[in-house]
Parts: sequence; C-alpha cells; structure tokens
Amino acid sequence: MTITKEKIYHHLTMTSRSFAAVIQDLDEELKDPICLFYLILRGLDTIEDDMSIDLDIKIPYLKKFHEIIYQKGWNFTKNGPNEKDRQLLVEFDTVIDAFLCLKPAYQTIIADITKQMGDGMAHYATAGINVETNADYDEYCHYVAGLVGLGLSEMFSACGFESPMVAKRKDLSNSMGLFLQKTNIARDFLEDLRDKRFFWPKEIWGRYADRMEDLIKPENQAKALHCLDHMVFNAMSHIKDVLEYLSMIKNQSCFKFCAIPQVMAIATLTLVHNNYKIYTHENIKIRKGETVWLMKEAVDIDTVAAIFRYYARLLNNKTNPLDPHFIDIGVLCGEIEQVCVERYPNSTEQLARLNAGVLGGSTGSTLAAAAVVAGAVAFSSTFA
Ligand code: D61
Ligand code: MG
Repeated sequence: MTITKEKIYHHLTMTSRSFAAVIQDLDEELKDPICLFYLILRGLDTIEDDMSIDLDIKIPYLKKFHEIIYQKGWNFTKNGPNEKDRQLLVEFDTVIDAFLCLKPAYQTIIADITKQMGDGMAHYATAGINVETNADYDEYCHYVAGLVGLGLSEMFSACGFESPMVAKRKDLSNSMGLFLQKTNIARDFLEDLRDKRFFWPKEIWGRYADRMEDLIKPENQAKALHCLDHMVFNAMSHIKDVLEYLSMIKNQSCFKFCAIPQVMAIATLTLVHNNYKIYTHENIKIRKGETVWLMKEAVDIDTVAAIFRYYARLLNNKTNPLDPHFIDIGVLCGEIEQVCVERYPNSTEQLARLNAGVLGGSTGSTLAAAAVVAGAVAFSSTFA
C-alpha cells in the first residue's frame, strides 16, 4: 500500500509542472482522490495527444477508458517513444490499484467524468471533425477542461468542505476549466501547429488568414497579432465567472488549489497578449519569480480580485489601439474592475499593497522587469 502511494506521487511530480504542488497541499481527505483524478485524466490525455496512434486504435481506447480504470494490471505501451507522459501509461496498473482503494463516492465521480471526457475526445479525434465555430471551441474545452471543474466541484461538495451550491453551479465550474484551457491553447499555437493539432476555431482565425499555418508567415505579422488579440479576448470572457466561483470557496486548502492556477492563467494571458513571440517561439512562460509571488499571494478572494485587477490593467495597456478588439478588451477590463470594486471592496486596499510591493520590494524588481519585457507600459493605467 505505501509502495503504491509513493508511486502515485512520483507519477504526479513526473507528469505535472503546475498542478503537483497545489494538489499536494490539499487537505488529507481530498489529496489522494484529486491526485488520482489528475493521473487518470492525464493518462487519457496521453492517448488523445499522441498523433502517432492510428485513429481506429485511439478512438476505442478513449471511449472505454472509464472501464479500463477498474481493470487490475492494465497498462498501455502503444505510445510513441517521445510521448512525454508515456511512462505513466506503461505503469498504469499502479494508478488503477490506488484508484480502487478510494471511497466509492470518489471513484464514481472520477469514472463518470472520465467517460464524458473520453467520449468528447473521441468525437474531436474523428477524421474530418475540427474545431470550426466558437461553439465548437467552447464544447471541446468543456470536454477536456470544463469537465475537470465539474468533477472537482462535486468532490468539494461530496466531502462537505463546500456547500452543495458549488456542485450545482456547473456553469461556473465549467468556466474555471475553460479559462485555463483557452489560455494554454492561445499560448501553445506553435507547438500544436508543429504536431498538426488545430484548436483555434476557424470562426476566429478564418477572419485573419486563409489557412491557419499562414499566420506564422512574416508578411502576415499584423494579421497574426489581430488574430491573437481575438483569442485573448475570447479567453477573457470567462474571468467574471472565475471570480464568482472563487468567491463561493470557503475551505482554505480548496481555495488555494482553485485560485493558484487561475492567477497563473491571467498572468500568462497578459504575457501572451500582443506578443508576436507566440508565433516564433515555443515555451512562452511567466518567470519563476512571478510564479512564486502569485503562489504566495493567492490566499483569499480580496487578494485574488486585486491580482485580477492588476493584470487586467496591465493587459489593457498592452492592447494596440489598431487591434479589432481594442474597445471590447477595454470594456471587459472595465467590467472586471467594476465587479471587483462592487463585490470585493477590500481588493482596492490589496491592490495598493501589491502595487507598492511591485514597485519597491524584492519580488518587485522581477515583476517590473517582466512587465517591461512583456512590452507593457506598466503601472500607467487608464483606470488609475
Ligand atoms: C480548480 C482547480 C484546477 C482545475 C479546475 C478548477 C478546473 C479545471 C481544471 C483544473 C483542468 C484544467 C486543464 C488545463 C490544462 N490543460 C491540460 O492539461 C490539457 O489536457 C486536458 C485533458 C486532461 C486534463 C487533466 C487535468 C488537468 C488538471 C487537473 C486535473 C486533470 C484533475 C484535477 C486537478 C487538476 C492539455 O494538456 C497538455 C499536456 O499534455 O500537458 C491538452 O492536451 O490540451
Ligand atoms: Mg489533449
């Protein structure tokens, strides 16, 4: 049993840069269930992501993965040698053993979400099916990330840490996943293009290019930045829901677990915004010092609201007035500011503290430098 436990947390640290720390800081009751929820979906995603597996093999595995997690001894060795999390599936029997030790209520939630996600992935993996419309984009992101939010909310409510209302608000739980996934999809354009995975909806990129791969041509730079601006605007539409969801979370360990990925996402989106490097470089990431700062500060709703106000201002200042969504982004940033001032009045005081720290303190120099590198006219906000 202890052998299995060690293996599980080994798999977690091997497969996740961003989620390993927040999962390990959860209260004892939820730590193992959420760790296994993560590993099972990461296993499923490792089949989805592998473009070297034939569709007639891939699709049945995606659809039956929710049954596979009950089959002691099962593992999978058909991933290509370079697939990043292939080892997790090679040793998946250790994940299954630990899953079968969970309380049945958690097993049921995990299996149910795995079934829905596998069906959705199978649909979008099918030849000839692509992310065409904005509605498709929301649907695909619901399958691969929104459903994770739904499952987590069910776990929070099932164990009594949070009110039943958290599980009832599926719309808000879904938005938690969509904001994270859409930020990744905007950031990972070049990597996904290289692997022939197309997640940007044609309804958006089709307004700026005839073929998606034309966006990286140097002569299309202006169009490419307009398209990116559109993708950033689309992702930002979930921010108000994210703040409302976070305001319902009362348990401290659940709050940090939920809030840290979201503040990392708004910081990442601010870095991505109006940044041509998205089309020329893979692995665009926020700096280590900025991550450390965010993980330290994202402890309560007032500070998290202040962090969102901070980045909304920075992001707004990076918008080019010639961008087609210059006004739309300005309006959204204004709405974020307004919602925060109305519902989280203490965020104003927190924002002043954050700005003072950024301008003066030791983390400050890192952040100010990051803002300058990002090309922002930092701290001179239209809202100030
Ligand atoms: C609160 C806290 C964490 C939340 C949340 C609410 C709501 C949703 C999510 C986490 C899910 C966010 C997913 C965003 C990152 N995207 C990916 O990892 C893509 O794969 C999606 C399918 C597998 C989802 C696995 C997952 C992720 C985070 C979890 C979790 C399960 C379970 C519990 C807690 C967090 C992306 O992966 C790229 C890659 O292979 O690295 C892709 O293939 O598009
Ligand atoms: Mg995937």
